[in-house]
Amino acid sequence: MHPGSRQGYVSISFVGQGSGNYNNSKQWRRQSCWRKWKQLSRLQRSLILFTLVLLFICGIASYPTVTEQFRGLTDGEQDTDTNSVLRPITPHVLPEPVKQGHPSLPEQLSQNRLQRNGNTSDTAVEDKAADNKKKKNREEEGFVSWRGAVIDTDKATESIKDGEKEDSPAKQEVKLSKEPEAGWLKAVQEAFRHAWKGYKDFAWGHDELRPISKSYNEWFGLGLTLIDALDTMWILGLKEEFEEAKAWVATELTFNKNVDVNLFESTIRILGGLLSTYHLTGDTLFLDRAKDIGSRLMPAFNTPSRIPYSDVNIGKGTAHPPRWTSDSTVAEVTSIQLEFKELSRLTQEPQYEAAVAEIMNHVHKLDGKVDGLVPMFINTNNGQFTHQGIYTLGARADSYYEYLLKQWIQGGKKDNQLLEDYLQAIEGVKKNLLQKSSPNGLTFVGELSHGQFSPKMDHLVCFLPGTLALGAHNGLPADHMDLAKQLMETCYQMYVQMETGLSPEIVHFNMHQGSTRDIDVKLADRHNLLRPETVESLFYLYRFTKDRKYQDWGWEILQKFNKYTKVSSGGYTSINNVRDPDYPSPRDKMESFFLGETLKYLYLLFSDDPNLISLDQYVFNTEAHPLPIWPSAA
Ligand code: DMJ
Repeated sequence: MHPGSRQGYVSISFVGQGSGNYNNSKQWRRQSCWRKWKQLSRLQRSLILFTLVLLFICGIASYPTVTEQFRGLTDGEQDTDTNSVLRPITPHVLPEPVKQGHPSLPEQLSQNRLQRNGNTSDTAVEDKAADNKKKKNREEEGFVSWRGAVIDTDKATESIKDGEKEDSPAKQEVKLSKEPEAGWLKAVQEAFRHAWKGYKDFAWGHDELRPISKSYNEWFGLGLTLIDALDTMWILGLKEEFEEAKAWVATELTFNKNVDVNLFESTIRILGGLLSTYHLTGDTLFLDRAKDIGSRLMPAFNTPSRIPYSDVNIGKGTAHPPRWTSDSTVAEVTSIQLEFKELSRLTQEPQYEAAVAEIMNHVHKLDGKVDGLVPMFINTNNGQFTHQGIYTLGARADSYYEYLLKQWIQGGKKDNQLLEDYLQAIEGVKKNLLQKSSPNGLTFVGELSHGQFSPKMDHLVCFLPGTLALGAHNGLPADHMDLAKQLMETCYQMYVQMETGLSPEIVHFNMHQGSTRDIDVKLADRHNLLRPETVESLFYLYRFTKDRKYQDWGWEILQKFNKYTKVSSGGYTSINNVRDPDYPSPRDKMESFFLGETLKYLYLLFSDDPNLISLDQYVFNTEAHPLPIWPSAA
């Protein structure tokens, strides 16, 4: 049975009537339609006419929306399932989607549309939209060069060769990109509020938000995100949010709990966060809590070598290494010094500083370094480096280098041992780890693996441009600033060269002549955890150079976070695949450092007030908590 012949249905059929050939089919169709039309009742005809007129009027009225949606279709379509992905409706060949949800709720879809035009809700930012729209159009016509400038495709080869020229497209892009500061600051506040909403609604008082499943992770059970975010709220001027978090600290937070915590993580996030909030607010509530957690962490230092264990039970007062080893991580034991030293200064109790200074003195004398570069592990029994052979500025070693410089600054640039170790290490980086990629000559920091150079660079290494710039600002060699600028460019390229505009966790640089692209990403390294290191360095570079391009780069990154990681019901999620803009695949976790660091550094980057956490008065710990440079030292 032809579906159209069912009783009660009106069917107008154009095919299969059999009597006409191709030549007279038009005429036949006209007659057939007319015959069918005449067979309809007056009511049926009126209904059809009414519907057609209505459709016509609606079509005219919604014309701009319709066209807009057509443009939007290439980016994705919202699924009715609230936890579903932005699925492309263009016929792309895609990997099978993982069905665990995605930030593609209605708000996200409209957000994506707005952001495609560089837009958010406030008027000041809308001004930016016009420029970004133009830029987007230019991107569609040409492509983004390795310098981040948009280059006319026809002139690409010439432009890349001339990349350093004053009148190159890259330079012009920088000069043209002065933006209203207020709109960008407001955009960061909005991002924070959105993240905070998710945390408040689904994870209040817990460690980490799981924004897709609208639940939480417990790591230490100490309200990690809330504490990590305290000083960010203060700096961003989010008074209401700050007060509700403070009330939780006053009434709910207790460290008298039978839980194992990681010494390093709880020092940089909790102790660091409480100390900096105390300094910013002057409220002794935070100092009291800092003393409490600081004293509870001390059992970690009771080891044969005085190199602390990784884990402490803050309720029982016991400490231990991980189950499978008696080693600790070098970065972890050498990146708790700023916080414990400050605790001693504030409490006038020397044991905190003594414990962490002893580690630095010990590591200073240890054998096993290569030109000032340290291995990744150290044994808590004999105090020796272990698993020697890999030298990296990435995971497990990174903040050792950062804290050499920052301890020197914190103490008033008096401790020559710290300075010597830092300067030697930077020379070690230059000699052993620095290379240029092919074809575009990006300067990058690789790794030394059992005597062999490996062109692998963690996103974590992107703290280095900022640290180098901070050193140069404090009187260290000017070539540190040159290197900082080169590495900053590379870290930015780790974002713009990805399809989502977000950096993966780890990249590999090509060094062979004839390579067609500078950066490769292995399948397992394609995730983005909302990490701060690149925007952190952008903040330092902008503070010291005032070059607006660093703000522009930060703005681009914020927009990409909003586009690919924002979850409409609240919060942001880390993602699995920065190379698939159609399906970045959410990991359902918002790390506490997104609020503690990433958004804070973005806000400070967009601020033109050098006194908003002056870098001559404060030194940031490795979790972005500002601690004072000691007054006697100034
Ligand atoms: C943070 O906890 C700190 O910045 C640490 O130094 C490195 N890892 C995360 C952010 O990536």
